[in-house]
Amino acid sequence: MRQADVKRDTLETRISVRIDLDGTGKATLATGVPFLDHMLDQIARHGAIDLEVKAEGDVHIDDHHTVEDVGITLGQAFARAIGDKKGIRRYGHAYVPLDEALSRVVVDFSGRPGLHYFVEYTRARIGSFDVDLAREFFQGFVNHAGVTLHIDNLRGDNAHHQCETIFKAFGRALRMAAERDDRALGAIPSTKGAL
Ligand SMILES: [Mn+2]
Repeated sequence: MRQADVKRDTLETRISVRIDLDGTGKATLATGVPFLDHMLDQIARHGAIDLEVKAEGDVHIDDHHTVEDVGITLGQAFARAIGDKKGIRRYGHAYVPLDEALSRVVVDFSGRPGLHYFVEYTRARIGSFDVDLAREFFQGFVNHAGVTLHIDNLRGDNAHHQCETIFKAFGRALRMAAERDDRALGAIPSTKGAL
């Protein structure tokens, strides 16, 4: 069962994440940051991942701690659920458009945290959501999931579209990389024999 249940409490946030990598895209989300819920919903739906995320954060200050810490906790849950990575594809990629916007996301379950993030938003905010926080989310995820992640927004005029294509492509790429490869016969997909 590729599932995990992680709770993370700090003085700034209390977060719980439940994940099932072999789900159907069901999501129950209550982070206190509505735009983040909308983006997590994209990961679940397009990743075919069942996801429950609850967060109580210090959003009276701003959304920063909550968004970053949800990324961290999701990364921890992902690392636990994926386990020893035997028999998975390891690499995943996706291009996703939304009208004028187009993004590419490439992931490697390498065991080495690395984020390469190239997104120039056309606006500083999406509603009340600070677009800088998308990067904080992915940095938190990468650090704790132990993945290499390349994110490129190739074009886009609308910041909501730019951000949404990133999260959708991220979900699709995760799905591909986490999928079982029938021809791998349960082997770890590395000539080193470990990831
Ligand atoms: Mn949207």
